[in-house]
Amino acid sequence: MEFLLTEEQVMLKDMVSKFAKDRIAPVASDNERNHRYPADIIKEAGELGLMGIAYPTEYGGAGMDYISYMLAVEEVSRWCASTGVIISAHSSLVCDPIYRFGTEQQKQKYLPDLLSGKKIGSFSLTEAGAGSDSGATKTTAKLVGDKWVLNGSKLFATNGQEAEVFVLVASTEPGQKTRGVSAFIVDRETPGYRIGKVERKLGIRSSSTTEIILENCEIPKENLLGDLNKGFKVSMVTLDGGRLGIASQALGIARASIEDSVKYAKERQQFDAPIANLQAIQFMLADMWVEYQAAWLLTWRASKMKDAGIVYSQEAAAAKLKASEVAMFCANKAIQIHGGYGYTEDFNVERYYRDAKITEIYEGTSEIQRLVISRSLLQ
Ligand code: COS
Repeated sequence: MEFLLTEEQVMLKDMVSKFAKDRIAPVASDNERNHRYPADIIKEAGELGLMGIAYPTEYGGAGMDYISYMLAVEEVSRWCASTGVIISAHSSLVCDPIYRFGTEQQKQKYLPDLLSGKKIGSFSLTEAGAGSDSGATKTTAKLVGDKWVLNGSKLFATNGQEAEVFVLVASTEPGQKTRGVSAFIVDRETPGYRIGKVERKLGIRSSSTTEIILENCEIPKENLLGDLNKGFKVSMVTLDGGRLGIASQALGIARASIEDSVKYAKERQQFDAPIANLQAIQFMLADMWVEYQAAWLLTWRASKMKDAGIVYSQEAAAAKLKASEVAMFCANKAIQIHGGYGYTEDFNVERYYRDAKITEIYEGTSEIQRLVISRSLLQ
């Protein structure tokens, strides 16, 4: 696909690929299986500019485009999907809304530390009763004097344990659902703010997923992000970009499944020959490759539209839907090709399978992506 990329994008891809092979690959499985956050790797990623790829240099970003971001998340996720989502949630869900909706003062205050990776960001939309129906937010924000007072709890916050800056959504006009929520920036040290349950998950275990509890948490009036009662749109626009990050993560998992399967099929001997000689294996590999290519092109197309400033919600949903289903398909076939060994921790494909599943769920389930796509078709 390199003919679709600029010279600068190819250079970035090569640089991230080398970093991921040298630094991430050797520790990825051990970290993931032991629920260990890759702090050193994230620090290095920050030094390489990977925590702020698609944001202007004036705020400390790398000044590149969203295609470059897509390529970087895929390269990282090829070796470690946990590291991929740490970068993606930080960039797409925190840096992006602050850059897009923040006041100049908010950008100056938060972006330099976030884009350089000195501080990690986390985004909280979901609640116990507000998952796919994200407008059903029960957490409240009330203006008292010159402070917003937040009360409630949020769920499934990626990077919740490590983050120092949180973007979250709370109801400012209870009963108004999507037209009565607003977005806020909250600093970790704010009194009344604490991390609740830390989830034990099927996969992506190197990235933390936490509950966030807000008890009379007072933040300055100026920490409202975007306009009052327009927080639902802030989240939807943010999730459009986030879905490209998850599509890219899923592409990385799919590619890992293909590359590991090709290697194994050439090495594994059965019936006095490598299993790669068997048409059953060859056809599985062919199907995996075709699906990956299709998902890559959809993700590239939606990223290109984002870079061009064209509305791309439907295309982002399509990219995320396809790439996540392709990641599951490829990881499933990879285990099949590896046979009994694929089901063990001696090979990485069991990790790919566990990691792939979440891409069909977070930042909008596959059903929500189908809803977004069909609504666009029918409007
Ligand atoms: N960009 C900009 N605005 C958008 C938008 C988008 N992608 N999607 C919706 N909106 C706007 C609508 O235009 C509407 O605006 P008005 O109030 O001016 O009419 C408003 O947001 C409400 O939209 P809608 O009526 O479509 O809201 P619904 O409650 O029907 O919800 C879905 C729409 C289901 C698509 C939305 O809730 C969703 O994406 N849910 C999944 C959330 C999710 O991904 N959660 C995982 C979080 S992981 S961090």
